[in-house]
Amino acid sequence: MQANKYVTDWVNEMARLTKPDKIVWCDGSKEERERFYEEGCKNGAFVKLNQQKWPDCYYHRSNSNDVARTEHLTFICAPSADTVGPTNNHMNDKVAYQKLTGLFDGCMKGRTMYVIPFVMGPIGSPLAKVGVEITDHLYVVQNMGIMTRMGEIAWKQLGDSPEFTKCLHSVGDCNPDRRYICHFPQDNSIWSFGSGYGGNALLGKKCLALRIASYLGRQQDWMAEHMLLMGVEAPGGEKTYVAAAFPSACGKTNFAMLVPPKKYADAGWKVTTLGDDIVWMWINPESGKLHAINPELGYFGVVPGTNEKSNPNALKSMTKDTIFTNVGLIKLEDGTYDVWWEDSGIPEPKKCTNWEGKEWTPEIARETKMKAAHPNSRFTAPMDNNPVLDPAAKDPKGVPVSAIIFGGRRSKTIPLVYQAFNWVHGVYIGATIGSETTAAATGATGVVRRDPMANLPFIGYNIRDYLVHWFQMRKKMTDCPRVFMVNWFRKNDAGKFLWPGFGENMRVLKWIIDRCHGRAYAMETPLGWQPRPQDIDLEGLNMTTEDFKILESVSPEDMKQEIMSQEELFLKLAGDLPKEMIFQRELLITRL
Ligand code: GTP
Ligand code: SPV
Ligand code: MN
Repeated sequence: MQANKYVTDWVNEMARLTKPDKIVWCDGSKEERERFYEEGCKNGAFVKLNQQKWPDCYYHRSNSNDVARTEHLTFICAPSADTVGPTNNHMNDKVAYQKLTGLFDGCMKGRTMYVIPFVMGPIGSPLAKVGVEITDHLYVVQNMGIMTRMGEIAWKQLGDSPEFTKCLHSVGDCNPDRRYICHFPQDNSIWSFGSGYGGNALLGKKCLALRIASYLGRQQDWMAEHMLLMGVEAPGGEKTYVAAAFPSACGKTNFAMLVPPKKYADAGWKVTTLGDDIVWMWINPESGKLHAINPELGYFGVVPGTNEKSNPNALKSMTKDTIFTNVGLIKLEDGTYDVWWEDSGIPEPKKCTNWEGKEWTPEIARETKMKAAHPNSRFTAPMDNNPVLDPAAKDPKGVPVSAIIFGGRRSKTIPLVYQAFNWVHGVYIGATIGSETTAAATGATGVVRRDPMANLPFIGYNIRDYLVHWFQMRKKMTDCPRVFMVNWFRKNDAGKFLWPGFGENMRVLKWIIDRCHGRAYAMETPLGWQPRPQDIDLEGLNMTTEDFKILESVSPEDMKQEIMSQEELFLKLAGDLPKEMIFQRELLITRL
């Protein structure tokens, strides 16, 4: 199969603009992949890791100014600011094309242009989308090969249609002053210049599968969300699918790969992964229920903190065919390379090269707090490596979603878990998620910001219309998922986490599953339905009934503060706020 005329015309036009020395059309084969790694090891893009220990694994260190998404340099480009809304950076589309044409002009001189055909979504799914990414960065090619269905399969899927997302990327000179991540939803196109970082450069991911897809989804009655997707099998075989939206670096990959504590595993509980970052959901016309697919084929996960205890399935996923970005690099005695990161559970090396390319030793680390791995260092691994991959992970029919869980990273105020009264209340809860910012985006960390549906940085159109879309989806379903809120991150006054988290989240998940099937008790409170200590199994945890009450406690004073801090979002939407938002807030205030 080959590219159709629409593709070749566009590629030729982009080649005239960027003026590469050479154009390589990627076919997605294994031979090609190996050849690219060989090239990348020669030109410095990759370091081959010790192949006994890390078969087919490679290391990449990015420019140290380019280690996270740059939301302030990310734009939705359209004629009017209103289509883009108050939470996105707007650039007039004509102005954006003009500005970026200047940057792309001749930027690939002396470089190779790679043309990457790819599909987001399982082949055969009516939602599957074809994209073509042009890039001058081998690192992007190899990541796209893991994260997407890349290669000739995309030409087959596209046939002679003109409908593909045009993704133009150049790492340029990686200067933050000349870095722009621009989306043109009306043109189905993305232009990204000056960054090689995942969410900025792997354009199938956040740019296509969330920003462009959310824009299309609103027009076509489906949803593109920043969510994980998991299967939960109860003893006896009952299967329930759960989608969960947590902001960046707030636990999606960990939750999606959850290992039930021994007692649960022995009883027959099984958790399987469908996706860890993005879901597309639509209403199945036969069942009237919300169905979901994961459009990706791999994981681009946070490395630090991944260890045998916290996330053994992620560790197993990265044992082969994996790219490690910005972790510590160790040169072994035989001249081969190994990797290390903080909280890996592996003893620290005597010496390594850190994410900035500087010498790191345990002594230096203790004196200067220097990290071997950047807090947002990442692994890229094929989802086929995951030992608990759900059998339906690639099923174009998708899976029915019984529960939607929202979550945030909150050291105070928000209890461990509660259930919304109904869909509309659940949408209000999701729309007002607050979460402490993390290293996944550049800027200050630990600051509470409103992150509606954990999707704030990824909504490709006006948030007003996005919230209306969420409310209206209810009317189109005959049966809708139950909606929950969780917070694994509540701390005591000494700054210690009150909840053990990770695998122990199974206890909360079981309550959620049981609620979905009408089996678990809950108490009506001002926030929603909350479990009493006896409703959640605490056996085997170092936790008393009193401790649990603290975890679930809601202080009316703190909640009033919380409602005040939602004002930031409400004011941004002033005059445009869906009335459900206002009514739900009023109801909450009266309940407090
Ligand atoms: P993105 O890939 O950025 O979208 O992140 P993510 O939502 O997949 O987050 P991930 O699972 O990678 O977790 C991010 C960080 O949160 C890691 O440092 C984890 O160790 C930590 N984390 C995840 N789950 C828990 C938990 O249940 N409790 C605590 N205390 N920390 C957690
Ligand atoms: C996130 O920041 O939410 C990520 C990493 O999942 S990236 O895809 O780079 O945006
Ligand atoms: Mn993410």
